[in-house]
Amino acid sequence: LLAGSASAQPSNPIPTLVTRDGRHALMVDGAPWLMLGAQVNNSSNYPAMLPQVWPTIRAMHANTVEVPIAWEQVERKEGQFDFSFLDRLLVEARQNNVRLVLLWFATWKNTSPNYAPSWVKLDNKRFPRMTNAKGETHYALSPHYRATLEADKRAFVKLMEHLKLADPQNTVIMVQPENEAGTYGSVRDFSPVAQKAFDGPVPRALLTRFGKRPGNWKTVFGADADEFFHAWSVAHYIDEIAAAGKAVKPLPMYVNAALAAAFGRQPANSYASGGPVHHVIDVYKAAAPSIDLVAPDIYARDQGPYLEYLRLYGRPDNALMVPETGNAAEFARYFYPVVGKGGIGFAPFGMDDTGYYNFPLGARTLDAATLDLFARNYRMFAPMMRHWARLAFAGKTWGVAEPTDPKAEHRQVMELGKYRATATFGQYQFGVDKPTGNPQPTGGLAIAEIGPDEYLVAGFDTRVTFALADTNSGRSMLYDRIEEGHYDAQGGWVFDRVLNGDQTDYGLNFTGRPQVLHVKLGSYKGS
Ligand code: N0T
Repeated sequence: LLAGSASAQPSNPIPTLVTRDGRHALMVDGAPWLMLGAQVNNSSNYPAMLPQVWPTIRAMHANTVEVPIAWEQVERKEGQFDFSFLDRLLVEARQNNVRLVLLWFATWKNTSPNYAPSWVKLDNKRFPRMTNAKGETHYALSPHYRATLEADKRAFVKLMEHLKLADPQNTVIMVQPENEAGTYGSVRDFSPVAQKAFDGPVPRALLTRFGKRPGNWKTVFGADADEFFHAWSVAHYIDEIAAAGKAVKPLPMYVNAALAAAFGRQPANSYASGGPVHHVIDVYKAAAPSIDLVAPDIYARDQGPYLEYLRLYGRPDNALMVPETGNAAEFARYFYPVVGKGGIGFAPFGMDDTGYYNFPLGARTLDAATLDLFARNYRMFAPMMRHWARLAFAGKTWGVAEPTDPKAEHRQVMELGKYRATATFGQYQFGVDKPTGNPQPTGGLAIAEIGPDEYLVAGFDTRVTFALADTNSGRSMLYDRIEEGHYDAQGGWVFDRVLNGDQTDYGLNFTGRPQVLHVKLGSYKGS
């Protein structure tokens, strides 16, 4: 091989999202990667802030950090580009041995154009804002104008060109064009330009996706027409930007959603209409083929809606990734259902020491105890994250979080095929007292099948018991051998001891100490 062809070497292939048999892997350096992620605060995207970022990231044992790159900071003057923050970020990320996900804050950031440069957000003749149904000017930029799209796209392409030169080692593994796109308070743009498109034909790709016959938006989609039209328009706009960026450097790209309610359907002006909310995922799939996945920003604290969002976004045609979640204590345990469902990444939001807290979405303050609930998961998973990501890609992982709903009786069941695993929360380690739940919901457990009748089990604040799934087999299960150990830096299993006696008689007790087990099951005739 010629010197200088680093990016062409098979040992350093570009990150990519791979889907096989309806399961997904984020390939980084040629192998599945589990994003033990963290997102910094919104205004931490300046060099002076980085010293207040890395201590938190190191304390968390994160392997991936999501950081904004703002259009206003890279193109403050039209046509003049400045990537000095990105350059600094790349250097410091490498020094800290983490990978990066870049968040392109541009036309839409939480739906608004606040992160667009002054020359964009103050020139609404050239870059028009939307018009609401009453004919009033709406705060959000319209997706229907070429000038806006071309300006955003040009800056994004410059960013990707810079990345191509400055990052041959692919420190940046994913890019998120825009942030929580869509619009609050108006289902769509009602300007004459938008109205004309709305009265025109529904694009073929969308008709095909939904199995519909040609017509205009109203006739084809009825009550959904306004929102689907807006979702299509926003998604198509972002897709053109993503495609242009990928033509320069084809990194995986995703969009994140400010979510609609998990259950039921609220009026579209009560959430970010046109954004990738769950009921328009198919519109995004049709409109934005260059977007690898759509991802939920989950700030719902209750387990019911949380798990529902995981179900809605984890699909054979959509890899599950949680690019933002609350950083309050009770969110840490949701790491387990995410990795159990084969999720490619998980990232609490607001993970730095700049003193900003988005309470009540996340923690009131990110104190050491709260931070450690996230850190303990990553510390335990970091050495085995490659192993885990491979098993997840093969569809052999399960995970649960401690429920708070009284109906769940502090219990969660995982169907593993031949076996059933039951996780209970808030029991003594000895005996069969009734589970009462932990003092706060901190329990979480993940299981992976690593061989015939053999499972990797890891978690905190949980007891797990295994049983044969078939209760009429005339056989009884036994724990053949339970090894406690850990994974070394190369990902190899290191045996520490065999658990038996009190440590296994009433199930396997996971406390606040990190514990990774290899559990070999067997059975005997009789019950
Ligand atoms: C998020 C973050 C940041 C249950 C909020 C969440 C981030 C953006 N927006 O701190 O601004 O950049 O993506 C919106 C949640 C809406 C309210 C949900 C109530």
